[in-house]
Amino acid sequence: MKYQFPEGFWWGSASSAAQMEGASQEGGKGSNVWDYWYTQEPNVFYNGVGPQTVTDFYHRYEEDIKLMKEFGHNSFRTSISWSRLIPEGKGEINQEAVKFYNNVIDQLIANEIEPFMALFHFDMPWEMQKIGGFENRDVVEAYKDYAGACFKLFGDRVKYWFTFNEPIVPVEGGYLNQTHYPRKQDFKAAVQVTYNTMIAQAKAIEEYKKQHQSGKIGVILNLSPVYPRSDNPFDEEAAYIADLFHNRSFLDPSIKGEYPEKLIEIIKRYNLMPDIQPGDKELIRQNTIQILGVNYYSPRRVKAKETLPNPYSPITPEWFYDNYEMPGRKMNPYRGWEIYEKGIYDIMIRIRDEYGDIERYVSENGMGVENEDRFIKDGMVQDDYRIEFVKEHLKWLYRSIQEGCNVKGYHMWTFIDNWSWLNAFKNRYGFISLDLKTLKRTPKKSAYWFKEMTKNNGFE
Ligand code: BGP
Repeated sequence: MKYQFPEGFWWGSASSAAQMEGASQEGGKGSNVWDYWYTQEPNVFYNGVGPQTVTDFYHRYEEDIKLMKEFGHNSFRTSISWSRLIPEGKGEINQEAVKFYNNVIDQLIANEIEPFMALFHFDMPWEMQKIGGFENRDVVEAYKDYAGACFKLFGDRVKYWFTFNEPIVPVEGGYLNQTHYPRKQDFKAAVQVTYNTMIAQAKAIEEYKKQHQSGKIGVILNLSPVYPRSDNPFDEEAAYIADLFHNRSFLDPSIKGEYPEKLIEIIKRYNLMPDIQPGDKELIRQNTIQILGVNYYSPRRVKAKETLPNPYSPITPEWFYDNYEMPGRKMNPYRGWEIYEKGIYDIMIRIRDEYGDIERYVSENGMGVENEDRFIKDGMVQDDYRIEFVKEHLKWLYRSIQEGCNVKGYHMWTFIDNWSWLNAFKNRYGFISLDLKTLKRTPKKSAYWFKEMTKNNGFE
């Protein structure tokens, strides 16, 4: 095998509670921000499709987990829904949810599929958002209690925990560009939420250690290498700042236990400092992560600002750089994201060199494509483009491992075409296609490729 991965490599796919479970009003679940938003403005969602049913994993998990097994998974990454487990966000635990997650975890283990579990994947309970979400320190405490409950209930079997998936996304979406609730445009609130999310993480890790749990705990970050347009010092400075905001704002406190000085300096200069409580600094310093999930889809390319920002416009990270559309770059036209496979290698090497080579996994990487039905032949979506996408990324990942990177697994986004926030089912990402009317699952060509590849633990 030309690309032979290390023994014991974790292979599988990833999804999240809100995107796959469905049964959003069943089993005693409380509402989260997506359920709420959908009742307010269903038309904001692509084709008016909301989070109620999605892939119906809540009722079909047995069948789905068997399919995972059949298609080569030895691990699966998903999340627990906070509003399912604790409908009001704090207080009473929903026993139906405990039963559901116990069943899912037991079923995964019975099929020799290791559960990788995130505690939060964009789905703030509505009752918690009503009081300010992570702008409010009471919600940080509620999150810590929720995390503690999860460790107690499921920590005997779940050994890989993640505090958050892509914590920067609800910050950008919710407080800068209005694609997540609460749809504000307020950089100061964005900074406060970023900061409080890290406090919530540190408290969850502290709780995990207090309980003497035997697994590992970390965070999943969407890390995009930032490339400057040129080596002109102004472009390089722009890339440095974009990297500070988009990567290091979570990477540094999570792994190094402190914020980059330059980031603090900018935040201070623009009067954006969050409220900090006594003991916070030490809390973050003492409770760093043990494992890191890396979500990678595309790089970020930037250039120095061409015009000065309007000093009266609300401040955003884009005050400091312009995005750069490199001529000739390869695009995924459906999602509008650049495809640059080497980016995955560049991230892994950087973490090796600058972040102590922490144990890590690719926790998302994938290709969303519209109208995949047009590729059906012989009853199956012939998604050679997806096989190509995964393979090319795996080649670079393999190379990073050859060069010493501590990479232990790869989770493709996603298993069954799942629901995707505002885009609903517009772009399909799965190994398995989902018929939205009948909910029938049909493997795509890529599922068979993945099955064969994982059987060999590599490919030619
Ligand atoms: C990541 C999220 C996922 C998933 C994926 C694909 O940022 O963690 O939840 O949705 O991106 O993006 P999208 O669904 O927006 O096309």
